[in-house]
Amino acid sequence: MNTATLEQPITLHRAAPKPVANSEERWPLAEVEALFELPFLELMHRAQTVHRENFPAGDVQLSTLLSIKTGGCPEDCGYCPQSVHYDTGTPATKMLGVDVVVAAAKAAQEAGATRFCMGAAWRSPKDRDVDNVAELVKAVKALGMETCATLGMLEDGHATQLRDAGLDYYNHNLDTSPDFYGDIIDTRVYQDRLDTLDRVRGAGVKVCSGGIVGMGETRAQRAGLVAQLANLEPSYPESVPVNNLVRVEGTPLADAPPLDPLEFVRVIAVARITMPTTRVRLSAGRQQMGEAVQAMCFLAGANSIFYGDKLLVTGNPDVEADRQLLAKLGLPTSGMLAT
Ligand code: SAM
Ligand code: DTB
Ligand code: SF4
Repeated sequence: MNTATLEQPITLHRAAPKPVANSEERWPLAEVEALFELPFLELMHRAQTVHRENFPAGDVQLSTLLSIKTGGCPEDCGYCPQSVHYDTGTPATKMLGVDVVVAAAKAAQEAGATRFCMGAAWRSPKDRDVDNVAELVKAVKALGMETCATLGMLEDGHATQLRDAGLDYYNHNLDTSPDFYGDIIDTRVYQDRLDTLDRVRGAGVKVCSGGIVGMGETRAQRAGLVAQLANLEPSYPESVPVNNLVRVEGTPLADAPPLDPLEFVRVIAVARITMPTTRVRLSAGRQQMGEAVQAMCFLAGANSIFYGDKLLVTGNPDVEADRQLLAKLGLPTSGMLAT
């Protein structure tokens, strides 16, 4: 037990995202590491306290994913079934048309999702790709859903074009800590990701950025990821997906040792404490997680899930199972709450 940490309690509640001067960090790495070292129940109590100060009890937001362009990606992200560098049996497809995407979005909306996230296996979209995605965004937005896209690195002008089409969120994950990043990806650098997030923010599109744990990183590196997100300028992301690695046959991380489930719960809790008003999304890996661990994640401050039978190419708990889980836990979804 880290008694030194207990004797000097860390400030519990931080106000909503606020700009900080360049030299000032909202959450120095040492403070984030100290949160990870807290006794489990103390950490859970702090996280739940911060959560209840910032959100209605039990509110869970539902996002549905659709892969609008699958496979054949030139990047070498070591976790990803869609990289052309690994033989994972994921065929490369062309981009889906508007009708197919709108039908999927309508079905998601009818099932209770409020946000529709379109993912493409690109390093970065070409101008023509952005034109096509803008059409999809417009059509999904017209249904009355929140829109999100994850298309890789964006160039100047892409984010504004997507914003003008009605894009609410752009997902681009930092994925891991800067010092572990090079062990996972060779084809682009951390700063590329930060630059894309700057362009997204600069265009006035809300930032969705998180990462993956369970890739063989150390606890200090998990803290490093959370610290990067929590200290983003001018503010932390509005939405933070926390993925537990889905180990895919054929990828370099297929045999990564599974993360202790309680350590995964700690990541959620630390994300909640350091980013009080963000949507912390319990993301990939739920199918392998079991109900009890998911319930602990909600208690630790997760208040969003990917909802739908599939993530991008791998499985997710089916809609009926999630409905039963949410009902069992008495968790209302955002769609059920008057906001
Ligand atoms: N190509 C775009 C990019 O990399 O930004 C968008 C799609 S990419 C699949 C979106 C995110 O999915 C990645 O950043 C990563 O965090 C997550 N992801 C991919 N494969 C995963 C896996 N096997 N387990 C957990 N998360 C994964
Ligand atoms: C995110 O952080 N996780 C989602 C979404 N953003 C795009 C993707 C998870 C992908 C899991 C592996 C797959 O199905 O490709
Ligand atoms: Fe490509 Fe994205 Fe997969 Fe990396 S995570 S290989 S960029 S699809």
